[in-house]
Amino acid sequence: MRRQRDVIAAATLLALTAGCVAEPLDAALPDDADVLVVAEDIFFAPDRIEVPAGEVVRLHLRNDGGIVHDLVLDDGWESGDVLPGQGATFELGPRTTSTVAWCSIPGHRDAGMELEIVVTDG
Ligand SMILES: [Cu+2]
Repeated sequence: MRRQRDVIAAATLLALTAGCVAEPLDAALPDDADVLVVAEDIFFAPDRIEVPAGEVVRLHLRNDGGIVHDLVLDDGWESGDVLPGQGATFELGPRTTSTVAWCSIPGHRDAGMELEIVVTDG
């Protein structure tokens, strides 16, 4: 299983290195992350994630789109800009209440770039 993940990660890296951003969404999850969210133009996939109550979740935000995106929360948490073709892992939480995150690039939230964060019983 571990080996399979490494192969998938390597394939993804190759695809990114080749500048191939038109590939279909894949589920490759970096080793340092618990959950993958892909930013596209102009939506998040998935647009809903579940996180266990009271736990810090390592969220990997990968930008498969052609323009910059980010992710912010109303409590002031923000990812900072994630450039096209890039990704980064962020610590999210611990949370006790569900909420909605969004992309703060002007116009993106209005276009539907929201991510529902649903807190589940730990
Ligand atoms: Cu955006």
